[in-house]
Amino acid sequence: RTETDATAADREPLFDRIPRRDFMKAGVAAGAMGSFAGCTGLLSDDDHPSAADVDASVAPGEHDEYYAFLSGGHTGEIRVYGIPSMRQLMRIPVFSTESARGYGYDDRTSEMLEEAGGYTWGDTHHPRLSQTDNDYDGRFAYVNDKANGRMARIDLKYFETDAIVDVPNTQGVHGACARLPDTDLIFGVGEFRVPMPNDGRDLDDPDEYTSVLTAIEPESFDVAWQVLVDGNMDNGDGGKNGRWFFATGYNSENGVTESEMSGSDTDYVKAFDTLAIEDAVEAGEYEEIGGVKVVDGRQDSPLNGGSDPIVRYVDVPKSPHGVSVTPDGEYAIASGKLDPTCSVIDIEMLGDAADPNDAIVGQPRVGMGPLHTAYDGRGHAYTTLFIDSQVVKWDIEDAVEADLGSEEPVIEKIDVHYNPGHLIAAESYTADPQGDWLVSLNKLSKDRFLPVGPMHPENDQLIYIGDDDAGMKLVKDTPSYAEPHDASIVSADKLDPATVYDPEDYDEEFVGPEDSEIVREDGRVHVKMYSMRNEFGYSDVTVQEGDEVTFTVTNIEETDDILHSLAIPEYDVNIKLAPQETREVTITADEPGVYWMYCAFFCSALHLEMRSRLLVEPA
Ligand code: CUK
Ligand code: CUA
Repeated sequence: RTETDATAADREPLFDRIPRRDFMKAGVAAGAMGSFAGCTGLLSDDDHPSAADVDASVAPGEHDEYYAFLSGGHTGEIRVYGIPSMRQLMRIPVFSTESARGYGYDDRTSEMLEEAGGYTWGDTHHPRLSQTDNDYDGRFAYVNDKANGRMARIDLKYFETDAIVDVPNTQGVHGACARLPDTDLIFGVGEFRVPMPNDGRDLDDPDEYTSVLTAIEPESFDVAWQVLVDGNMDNGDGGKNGRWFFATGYNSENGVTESEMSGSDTDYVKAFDTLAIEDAVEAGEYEEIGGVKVVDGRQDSPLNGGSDPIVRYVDVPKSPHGVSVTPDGEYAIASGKLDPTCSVIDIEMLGDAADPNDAIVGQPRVGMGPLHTAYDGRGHAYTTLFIDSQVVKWDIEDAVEADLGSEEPVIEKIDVHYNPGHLIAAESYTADPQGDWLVSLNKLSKDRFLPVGPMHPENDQLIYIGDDDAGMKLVKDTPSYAEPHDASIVSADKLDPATVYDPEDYDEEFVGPEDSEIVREDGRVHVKMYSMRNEFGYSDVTVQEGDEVTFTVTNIEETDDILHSLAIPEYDVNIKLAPQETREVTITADEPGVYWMYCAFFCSALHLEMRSRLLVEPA
């Protein structure tokens, strides 16, 4: 038997053991992926289909219809899933180092992390994608770091983090979103209130603590300006027409303990008039703090005194959490968290009304612990109910017509397992949601999976929402590692990732076979070498104890999916080299001896032999 035969034969029985048919018990034919064709026709009104009727399978070798970008919470990464298969396709390290991708191990990425504060981890919550004309343009993703007050940009050509900004004057950047329709600013929402500047002053004087909204230039990724506000902030979302940005805030009480923070019956949605803010910056009405132009958006600020306040404070019950703008741009909907309602804010009225509270045009009673709301593009809102462990579907226009506090707009509820945080529908953050798939990102999985010790996986559940008559259908459980918060789902055809690198796109010098050289100068050694199946450009490299050694290594392969790495034992090095990629890494050769430099990606049948020796001569 050839090796290939053996592999296939070995796999067959395993394949049979996988309970793949569980989702297809009713025998629905594979059909078009993600379609629900035929099901409605088969059903009477009171005979709703079970999960088994919705085909979310993606056959071996077939591609998913959507990419989902999920935050990884305190792993500091982004994860890429296929929808509807829920297969995890890739992980993109952002704020934490990651050895498989050599992220934080080569000079470029380790310097980027160092310049962004030098922290070893982050807490990603809100991955949002760049848009043009309120539609995904496939260029970038942006994500916050709640832990260290940073924002990052991920280049979707290479699915790699390419910029991080350590935002001054803030601690805990939570909500994140671009200014729409064309992503001409990126917003980071400051959550934790701290003295400003946080240099030891006002330590125990919480009334002096503040938080800021930060606007970041998308290209340079520098901070453009900040707005100081009363109270803290939480989540955020942008209006569709380039003017408004909305942030929820709990703790209007300015408390520092849980009971202090949740005392008041209302807190705020802060509606930032970003055009008015830019005018204020332009007019010099800012104070420079920590190198940033900071505009005062607090309620008693002169900039909020006139008829055209830069920040409108809308009273919303109670410790609201998520806020998201409807696809048509008409409403911002805030979820009450400690109140069983969502508040529907009419965005146009907000600009005109003398009292911002007059812009609250609906307040449906949706259930206990509403956290986040997503849209299907057919006029429905889907809100997670953390306490009830449900997703509730409700009608937005009905909510505007009904009395405040009415349950009438509620269409249906579905149990999820358990305690959902965010939920996200396909392209829900654009002007044109696809309305077929919804993912509920549940914080607890409890009994849903094989036990794996005291730390449980989370449970990301796929729900079909494409048939309003049949109702929401739970289709899949997906265990996930701690801890996704938000996600963005984008049609696969809107992304066009590269499969090999373009050397024009990075600064490191491409090293082909002719360019191999070892340059020695004053205790510095520069090793320029290529890598390919199954060798490095040098089979050994000799340096002196104490030398500072920089390796510039190019993977000269042009074939998709043939990666190499340069791993150096005991020197804590592993750099990833995708086809046509060059990376540099610098070490100090402070331990004499023989070190087998090797390739960590299984690249060919002679992968194990793809090695080179680093010989460090004693001084
Ligand atoms: S937050 Cu985590 S569940 Cu950071 Cu958007 Cu609501
Ligand atoms: Cu190159 Cu393994």
